[in-house]
Formats: sequence, C-alpha cells, structure tokens
Amino acid sequence: MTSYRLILTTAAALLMSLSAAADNSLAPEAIEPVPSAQQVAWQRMETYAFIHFGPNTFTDKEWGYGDTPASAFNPTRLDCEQWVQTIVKAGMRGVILTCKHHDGFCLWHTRYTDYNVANSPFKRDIVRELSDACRKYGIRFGVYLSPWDRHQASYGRPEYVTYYYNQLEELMTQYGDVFEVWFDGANGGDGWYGGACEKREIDRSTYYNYPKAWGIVNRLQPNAIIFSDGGPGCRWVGNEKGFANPTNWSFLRIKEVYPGYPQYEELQSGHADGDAWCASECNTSIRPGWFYHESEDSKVKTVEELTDLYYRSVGHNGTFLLNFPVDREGLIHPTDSATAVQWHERIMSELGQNLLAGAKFTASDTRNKKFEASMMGDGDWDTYWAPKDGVTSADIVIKTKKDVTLNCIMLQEYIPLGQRVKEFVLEYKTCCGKWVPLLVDEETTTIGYKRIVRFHEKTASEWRIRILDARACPCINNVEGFLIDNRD
Ligand code: FUL
Repeated sequence: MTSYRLILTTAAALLMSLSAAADNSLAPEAIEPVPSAQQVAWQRMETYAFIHFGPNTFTDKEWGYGDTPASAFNPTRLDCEQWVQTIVKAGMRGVILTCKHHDGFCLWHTRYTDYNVANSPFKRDIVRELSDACRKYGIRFGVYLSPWDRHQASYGRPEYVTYYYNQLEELMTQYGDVFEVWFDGANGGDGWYGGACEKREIDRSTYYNYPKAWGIVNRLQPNAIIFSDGGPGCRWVGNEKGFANPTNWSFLRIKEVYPGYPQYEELQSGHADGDAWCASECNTSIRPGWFYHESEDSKVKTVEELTDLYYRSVGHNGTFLLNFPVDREGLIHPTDSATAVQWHERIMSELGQNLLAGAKFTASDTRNKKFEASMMGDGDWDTYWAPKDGVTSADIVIKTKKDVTLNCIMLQEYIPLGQRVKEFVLEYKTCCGKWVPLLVDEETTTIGYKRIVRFHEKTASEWRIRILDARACPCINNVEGFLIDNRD
C-alpha cells in the first residue's frame, strides 16, 4: 500500500469511528446497566410505609417462636383506613404489610394453614382490608412474606418451599396490584416447627430456590419490584437505620448477592462495577422495634431525626421505607402518626421553595439545543441537559437575579439513561469574583436519581456545579436550591 493510500484509509476509519461514537444531534445513548420502567416508577415513589403487626404485638416480642396460639391475636379497634390515612398525610405513596412474619401467623385467609387470622378472635382478612384501603385512598400496596417460618413442621424440608410458593401465589392473585414483594434475609435457626422445638439450619443461597419464587411474582404481578439483599428489583441498603452512604451506586454484581448475603455492608454503597440495576431501599422503624411495645411509646424518633434520615436516604439516591408498629388496638399510635405527619410537613416546607427557580443555567458544553442547560431548571423530569459524547467533566453555572442564601442543593440524573456521575464539586462565587467550594460534610461523588447535598450556608448570586468525572456524558434533569432548617 502506498503511503498516500494508507493516509486516506486511516482518515476514513477515523471519521467512521467518530461519527459512530458521537452523533450529537441525537439523545445520548443509555449506558448499561439501566433501570426498567417499573424500577424508575418505584424510585419516584421516594417514601412509603412498612407495617409490622401480628402475634408479636400481643406478646411484646420482636421474633415470635411460632407457638403463640391464634387466640392471642385480638386487636379491638383495628382500622386499616386509619393506617392509610396516616400514611397519606405523611406524604408516603405506598405501604408494605407483614402478611406473615417469622412466627408463621398469616394475616390473610390462606387455605394452606390454619395458623391464620380466620382462626383468631379477630377473624377478618387484614390483607384484604389493607389492600382495599390502599385502593380507596390511592396509594400502592406491597407484601412482606417471611421465608423463614418458625411455626411450620415442614420448615427445612422441600415441602415447606412448596407451601411458601403457594402462599406467595395467593398473595399475588387475590388482593389486586402489588408494587413490591419483600424477601427478608433473616433466615433459619431455632423455632417451634410443629412442636419439634429445635434448631434448623438451611442453606440461605439455595433452599428457597429464589429464582423460582421471583418467577411467580414476575408472572402474576409483572409490575412488582422484588426486594431482597440482592434484588433483583431493589436491594436492602445493608443497615436497618434508614440511610444509604453518600456514594451510592444503583448497581450490583447481581450474581454475588443473595438474601442473607454476609458482606451486606457493601450494600450501603452498591457496586460501582455492578452489572445490574438494583437501587437501594433504606428501611427503619419509627420506634426502636419493628413491632409495637408499650415501653417504646416514649422512644418514637423525632421529626429532626426523621428529617435527617430523609436527606440520607432519598437524598442519597435511595427510597425510604418507614415502619409503623401497629398497636394492640390495631391502630397506628397517635404519637407515631403525629410525628410522621409533622415530618412530612417539615420536608415540604424545607424543600417547598426552590430558590434557584427562574435562575439562568449555562454549561461549559452542550450537546445541542434540545439538551441545553436550561433543561435543569425547567421543572420537567423528562428533559435534561447533556454535553457531547465523550465529555465526562463539565461546569454548570447558575446565576440568580438577586443574591440568594442557600445551604442545600438537589441534583438529579436522568436515570432511564443509566447512572453516570462519579464525582462533582459545588461552588459559589464570592463578591470579589472568586469560585470557592461550598463546605460539605460528606463526599460529593455519585448523584443518581436524587442527591440532596447540605452545606454550610452561603449567600451569592452565582453557583457552580463542577462535574469532575462521569462514566459517560452526564445527563442532569433537575437542579434546585434551598435554605433548610437544620444547618449552621
Ligand atoms: C428483619 C426481620 O428479622 C425483622 O424482624 C424485621 O421484619 C425487619 C424489617 O427485617 O430482617
């Protein structure tokens, strides 16, 4: 080949590769892993409630042994509408009920065991009443069905697994739409087991054949999100305190993680190199215990504590699942409901006034007109700013008409195209025109669906977001600024 021809061929190859990689007239291509439409809808719920209720409520226990007689279950004023009204007033968009906890007692009229609410003095099907109340008030309904069952004689043998699938099938077919199914990692150990009263160990990674259970959910409730330590729909966040780490990837190396995963602390940040989308759900109880104990009436989390958790769950790219231990009357205790409602009002007032609304957004690089910087301030979730392909660091400047005082900035990535940002810095411009980093007490790395960064209060009319590194060109659909209560 002559050198002339060689140059031509190389130039043609270069041009071709450039145009394939960078068609900046189009939207950016998604970068794997990406969420399903159901996972996106689920994450946008942001906060939802958990209800722990069962024989433990009446025996003052956290983990029933499986031998409490059904006659002990006797709420006097149970009212699922009261639960749902509280949950709605607390701004939450769904509720997950412990249809069966580890003690094996079922809150619905199952045909697979007598150990259920029909044989208690209360008799009524609570799963029916709660799912009906959810429909009436327009929130979503979810189920917790404990794999571990300390009541069943067959627990530990293959027959129990069939029993478990049958119950799952009942719950997936008889109560309307289910938004989430909770597969608890707590598993195996001592129990009543039909009177055997012994310890039974199972292999957590194989005994339940989870892929089969998940197949049942997928077949019967295709929109439901499957929760477990390792998803596949969403993952446990690796603690029961209700927070995610500031660095929080919505990815997991999915084949490594299963319910009961021993390295669960990794789940607080996810796996940066994970191959599946599996965002975190941050669960905690409004009281120390999951079940109601009168002795904890004075230990309800405060509005301040819950607000802080909101910033460290939803504001750390997770969802927030807050548990209410229903009391012996069958109601959410007045202290718990008042606190939850005040907490919601507090969040609404702190994040109610976006002080960057109407500001001018500019960026150091813009893909094309459709993806310009103003898209970050237009209030439309489906429009976003993006630079050109290959641009993985960029500056966004936000200019307000007048000085504003801020101590909180909210950032959102357009997650249908994947999670991209790896590191960023927030800055403000001083009156002498110098860019200075805002004082943030945690690392500013990932963003994801939502990142709310609190910092020491500053007054300025120019603010800058410096994206230092990203997996591909960043796609940011929302930026807001606030002056919240609990800093400085
Ligand atoms: C744990 C269970 O052992 C607790 O009792 C509670 O249900 C909590 C939400 O999950 O693994």
